[in-house]
Amino acid sequence: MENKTEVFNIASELLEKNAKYRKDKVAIYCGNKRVTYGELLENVNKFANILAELNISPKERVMIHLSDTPMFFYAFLGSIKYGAWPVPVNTMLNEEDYEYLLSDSEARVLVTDKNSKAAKAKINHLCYKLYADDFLPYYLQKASSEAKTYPSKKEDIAFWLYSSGSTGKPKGVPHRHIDMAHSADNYALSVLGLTQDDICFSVSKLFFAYGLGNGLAFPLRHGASVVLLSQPPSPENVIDTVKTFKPTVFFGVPTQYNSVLKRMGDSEENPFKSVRICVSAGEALPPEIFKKWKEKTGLEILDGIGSTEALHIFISNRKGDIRPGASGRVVPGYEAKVIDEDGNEMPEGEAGHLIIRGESVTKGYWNRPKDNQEKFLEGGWFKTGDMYSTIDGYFVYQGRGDDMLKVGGIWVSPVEIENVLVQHPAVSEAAVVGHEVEGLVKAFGYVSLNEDFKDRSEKDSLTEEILQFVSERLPKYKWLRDVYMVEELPKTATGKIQRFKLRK
Ligand code: 3UK
Repeated sequence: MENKTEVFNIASELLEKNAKYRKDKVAIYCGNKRVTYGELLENVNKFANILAELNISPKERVMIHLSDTPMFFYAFLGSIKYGAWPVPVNTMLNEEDYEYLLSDSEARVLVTDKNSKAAKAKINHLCYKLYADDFLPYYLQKASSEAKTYPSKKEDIAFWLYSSGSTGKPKGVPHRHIDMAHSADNYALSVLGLTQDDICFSVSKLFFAYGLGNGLAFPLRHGASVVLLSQPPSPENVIDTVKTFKPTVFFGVPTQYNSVLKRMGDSEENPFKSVRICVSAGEALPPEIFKKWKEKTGLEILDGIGSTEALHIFISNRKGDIRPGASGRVVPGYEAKVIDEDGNEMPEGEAGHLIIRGESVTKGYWNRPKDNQEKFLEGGWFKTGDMYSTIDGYFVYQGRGDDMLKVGGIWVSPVEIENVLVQHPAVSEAAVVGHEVEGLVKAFGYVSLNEDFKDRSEKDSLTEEILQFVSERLPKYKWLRDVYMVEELPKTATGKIQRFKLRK
């Protein structure tokens, strides 16, 4: 029998054995910095001691708004070791978004850089700000490098992530200590065959569940090393990082593979010679990108579907078992089914709702009884919101069951952009949908105009003006590719805009 009362703290699990058996091995490569496993443990302890000095209690939230740097590791693992709940957040958001996230999580500590948008957010409760580019390194230096482990259990919450929805605000997704071990022991072993000889490089950042597994949980769980790119992941930066650090496992989203392919162009050189395995997730990998990547680098990309709620990938292609255009087969440690509206399993080849089950799936959103009722079904099944069909045990993606868009692997809510569009004086009504460009989904706007603007002759300049209007108000990944003016938007009898009609 498994002992559920045994102490299990994932930070200690990821650190202590490594510090004992491979103290001087480099755990983290970041620019010209190297952090050994011994130093990693010391710095994690130091961060835990800073929380103690601030009188933070276990279970209180520590928001982490940092680029991919060793400090992210210290703050994330230091919080968990202390029993507090770290909450990594997207670094590309606006001030108001951070105000919401800080208040929804009631974070008691915010770790960020002193001039960041998160640092500027107004907070109405007591929250200490620790600046990674200012006094935090000095505090760390002074803190003791020994710390006790908070005696958590496997099933206790260890950290949160945030996930966006089609309407409404991002939802807190609590994960338990065991969740992180589960994805590292199943996906990273059975699909990637990760060993201590590997060097992982994730273009997807640590604040995403995908990047957090790729860049933190997996390498540490298996005594491997990780390469961090703290700058934005431009194709130049990515190629340089691969050339310099020679990773063996490479993780990205389809858009990143596409932009690296374009950057490599016709050159003969293959910078990916060190890589033994490539992974794609976040959105479906177009077969065309799979093919071009293989031609260019000789490597096959393993597409897999994961989610913030499941923590990592639960259906995946494998080496020697790849179906371009499909997400692959269920990963050990998970179950998946395709069902109809009434919960009956669909026959092969017919599309239905994908539901999944497995140890790393969250038990429910923080403080969202209504969403929980809709998405968490009886028997521990989670409704992903995706439409899938199956063939011979392979799962084939058929699109989302809602209007949400995945652009560059990141959630984009049509409603949020529409709300900005209708603030423009010329716009009467607006709808945002995804159209494929080179097999990848991009956001496009459709607007109907107010009477005074209908006969405006220079429509081109109005298009530009509206696109500009959106880009001034939203982070770059939510910008529109183009905006089209229509006489009227398609609507249901009850007046609801039918985005699916515009998709065609
Ligand atoms: C979509 C895919 C088709 C799908 C994620 C790997 O993407 C991750 O988490 P998110 O919470 O989004 C989850 C949703 O994204 N999706 C992801 N991968 C694929 N659709 N093919 C794919 N290969 O709609 C899913 O429900 O941002 C990915 C690991 C951890 C993750 N959190």
